[in-house]
Amino acid sequence: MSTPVKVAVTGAAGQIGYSLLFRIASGALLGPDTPIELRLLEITPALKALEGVVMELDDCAFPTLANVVIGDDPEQVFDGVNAAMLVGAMPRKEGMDRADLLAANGRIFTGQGAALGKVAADDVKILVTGNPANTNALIAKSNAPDIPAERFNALTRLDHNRALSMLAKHLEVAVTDVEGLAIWGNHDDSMYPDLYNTRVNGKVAADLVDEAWITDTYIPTVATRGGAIIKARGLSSAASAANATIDHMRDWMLGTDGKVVSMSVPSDGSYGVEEGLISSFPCTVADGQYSIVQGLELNEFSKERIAASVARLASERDQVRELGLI
Ligand code: NAX
Repeated sequence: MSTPVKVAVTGAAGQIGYSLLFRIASGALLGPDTPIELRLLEITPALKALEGVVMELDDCAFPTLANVVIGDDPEQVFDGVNAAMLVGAMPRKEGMDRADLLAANGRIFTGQGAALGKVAADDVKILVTGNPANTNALIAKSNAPDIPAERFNALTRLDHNRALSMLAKHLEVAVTDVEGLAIWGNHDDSMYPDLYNTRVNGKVAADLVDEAWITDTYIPTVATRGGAIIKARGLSSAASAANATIDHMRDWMLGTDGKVVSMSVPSDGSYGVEEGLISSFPCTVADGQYSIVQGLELNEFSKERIAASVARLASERDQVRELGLI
């Protein structure tokens, strides 16, 4: 077998980690012929629990899992990593407002960004899942000036998968009948799934549904799906978030074969999204490089929704700038 690809996961003892690690180790990320070395970062009090997870990884005897390294020091854990999934973040606690959350998480992502800049492999790709994902990715990027900006992405693939599945169910078609669907903007309740550039068996999706269904049911249901899962399960989405994290990183590393997916990437100014903000766009990937799909026509409704979501990103960016995190 070839040299193992080093994949870092932070927050590895958390609930997303518990779904994510086993799938990566079993080959769901890079296939059955690519050996993986997992490099797992946790805070010191969670290392004991992480040791238990590693025992379980051992007990799976995955043929593709070449090695596991764990630790609480980002510089040691990120040494030579080719892919980094930054999942660990501080959850919002009672009495914390958004600014407190941005500040608490900001400290995590300044440190991890700087550590990646020092020790990661030259080809490293970094995907932030921990919330607020887009702004955490912006903080990490700003603290790693030697890593090219386009190597920092944030996760909106879970919103994408939710939007895809919900549309397919509503129209009673297979998810594979849907093409071109994408989420725009921030990973929060302002995210916008554009059905006007989505095709279902060749037809424009927005023409197949009521306009009122799009605004009053579809968009709000996709946007509040995370809350609905917490209400039903008593815990936030974990397996679906792990699955989306793998979908994004796999597509980024192996390509999408022309298929459009949603990726939060640093804006190059496309579609009027302020340059540098990490915003969700329709993207394709070839040869390990993503491209924002160009030339889409956006109607007034889409433009307004995208602008509103991008305004949230700009406001978060301004807050972390004020806090001196970027
Ligand atoms: P958990 O609280 O179960 O796990 C988080 C883990 O991160 C904990 O084990 C904690 O010890 C660890 N951690 C905290 N600070 C760390 C640091 N500085 N370095 C390394 N590890 C650290 O949360 P979980 O349910 O796994 O969710 C993780 C993150 O994903 C949260 O921020 C959550 O909000 C976010 N999500 C993002 C989604 C997305 O689509 N972008 C959807 C799912 C999820 O809500």
